[in-house]
Amino acid sequence: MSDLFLRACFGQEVERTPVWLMRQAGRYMAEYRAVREQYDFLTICRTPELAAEVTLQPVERLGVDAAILFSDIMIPLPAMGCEVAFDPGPTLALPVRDRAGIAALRVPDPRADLGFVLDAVGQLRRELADRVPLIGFGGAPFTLAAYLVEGRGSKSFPAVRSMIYSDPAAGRELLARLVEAQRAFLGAQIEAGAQAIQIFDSWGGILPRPLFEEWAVEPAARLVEGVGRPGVPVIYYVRDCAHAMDLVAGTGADVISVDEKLPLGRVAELIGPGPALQGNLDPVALLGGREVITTGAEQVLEGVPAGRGHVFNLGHGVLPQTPVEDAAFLVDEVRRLSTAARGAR
Ligand code: 1CP
Repeated sequence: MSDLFLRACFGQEVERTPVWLMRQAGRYMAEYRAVREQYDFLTICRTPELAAEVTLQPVERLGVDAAILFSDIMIPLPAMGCEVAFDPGPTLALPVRDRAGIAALRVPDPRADLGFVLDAVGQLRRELADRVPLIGFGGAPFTLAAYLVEGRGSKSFPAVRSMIYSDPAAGRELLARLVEAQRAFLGAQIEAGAQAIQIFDSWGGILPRPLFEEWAVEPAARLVEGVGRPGVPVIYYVRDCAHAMDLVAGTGADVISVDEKLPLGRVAELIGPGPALQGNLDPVALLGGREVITTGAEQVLEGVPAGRGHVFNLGHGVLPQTPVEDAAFLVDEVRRLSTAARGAR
């Protein structure tokens, strides 16, 4: 089987750099839009056949080295007692604002409450037949808390940040529940067949450095510890985290996935030896045409220190206006450039 991606996650020798793209399934693809015309987003996520179909679209169209389950970090929240609507971003009917709301949160039983996710994973493993590994995923405790308390997307999530100051004990209880719920859910994804797990901490970087360590890294470390299985890499994704990059290795993740703000050479210096790196082409570069894409891919690849595990990706998700043929061109370019670089060594 093609285990290039898994080997790179563990920093092992690879013949070229594996590549996949965050949000590689989505509205920039005509195949996805065709399914979306018939079904709403939640129906796709909750129907294993549809989730599997959409997951495979970028594997066929782009030739990426890993598949990522089509789902959303908000999918377990209704099973915890919080209904979520997508418009297209998530909105919660009843945000969790106080101790009573936190106490009412259930820790789901993954098989009973989220079986559709596990069934999609099982179906995908059969359909992929070891062509490429399948990545399962979930939200990091802090990022899920940010949405739960705010009730919707935000640039700075003031509600959860004020809870940290005004009632830290409540905040700790909320994070403890999320760690417990996500340990069970991500562990069940692995048991169902997920070969790697990505934990999205998209919003941890809004915290000042000391708070980031306590409220993002520390709960994520407890999650990583509970999810870790031999041979199944855990990837921790952070954004806007230059002020605290040296702390992210404290999660114990096998791979740190970073946004486009810092070159990977600088990221490696800040993190120190250890985890492999994933990233970090600016998603907007995919709108700049082929020369921009080639130059951008070269810069990312050349910035990785020799011998460091690297998985090529974007710094954040594929934008909806991305030309699909240029996303496919990027995947081909990473393959060509990284094969040539290894030959030259
Ligand atoms: O109408 C539609 O088609 C829904 C749009 C959409 C899609 C395609 C949403 C709503 N989520 C998704 C899929 C999704 N979300 C994947 C699919 C797998 C892939 O191909 O990569 C993944 C991994 C996610 C993860 C996710 N959801 C994150 C973490 C990564 C990131 O983008 O920072 C976050 C923060 C979310 C929340 C969310 N769900 C949807 C949107 C538009 C958002 C973010 C915007 C907001 O905060 O309002």
